Amino acid sequence: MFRLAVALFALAIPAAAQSVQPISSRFNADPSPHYFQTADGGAFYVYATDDASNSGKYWDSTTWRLYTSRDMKSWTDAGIPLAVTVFKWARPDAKAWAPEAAYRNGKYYFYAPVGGDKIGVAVAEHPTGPFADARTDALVDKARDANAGDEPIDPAVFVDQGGQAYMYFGTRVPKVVKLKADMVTLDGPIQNVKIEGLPASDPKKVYGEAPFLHQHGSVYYFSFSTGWPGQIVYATGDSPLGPFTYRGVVLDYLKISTNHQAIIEHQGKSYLFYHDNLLPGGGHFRRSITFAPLEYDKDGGIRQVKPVKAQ
Ligand code: FUB
Repeated sequence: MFRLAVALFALAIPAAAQSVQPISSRFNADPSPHYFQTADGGAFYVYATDDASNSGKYWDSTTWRLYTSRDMKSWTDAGIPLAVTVFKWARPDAKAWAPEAAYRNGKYYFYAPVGGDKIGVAVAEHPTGPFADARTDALVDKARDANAGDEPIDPAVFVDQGGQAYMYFGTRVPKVVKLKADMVTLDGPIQNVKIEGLPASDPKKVYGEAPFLHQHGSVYYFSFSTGWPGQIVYATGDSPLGPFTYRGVVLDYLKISTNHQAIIEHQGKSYLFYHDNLLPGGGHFRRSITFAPLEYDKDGGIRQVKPVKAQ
């Protein structure tokens, strides 16, 4: 009985409001945050969709943007690490959507959704680039690859403790595929990610886009946006390939048509990166990246983040 009372009390505690502000005065979205150690020292690198260079009527930018910070307080706009035109197989006006980056074997890899139907991969010696095409064709191509889905976008890469790399992507049906150790070759078939236990009482609680996998302790957390607009929710499992069981909401709907999250841990603390409408003149195609601390309950559940815009 006491246990039940404690559990109910824990459920009833509202999460403390967390004050957030944009990392830049430039519009940006779809954060892919990382802490990379280079010869220059350790720093945070956030790769982003560059909303400031789109038309303002759609997500039609053709370049990605990079922001860096030593302390997560002061952020530097590091410019354009990659443009669609680097991929000679892509139309030069193809859309540059939610990016991802990864480090392995002394190199930095940039996973770049191009035009809504392909994912390219580029490689660099330093996280700021310059990134060059790591292949001569797309890593994932809807027209070429079985089970690539209707819209192979939003790549997210996870490397497990055994060194196996996985790439998640896709809208409406989440996909996962293993990557070879070279990080630029698919290793086996593209599979659907199974999410079990989504509450039938809420028809909006479905997979939309923005898949992301992270590990906390021995548990694998699969988070995603439920759609347009999207809540950020999560499910857990005991394998990076799933299946995953729905657990709850990480971030509620915001007043914006999309959302896209990433979760990182650094020096024992966890952070949720996402985007919102935080800057004057902002909106659905003029978004702003921000982040907030993320905490876990004793049972491994993620406490819902409740951000409040800093004044
Ligand atoms: O930025 C364009 C698209 O909006 C991304 O690919 C999605 O994740 C959504 O945030």
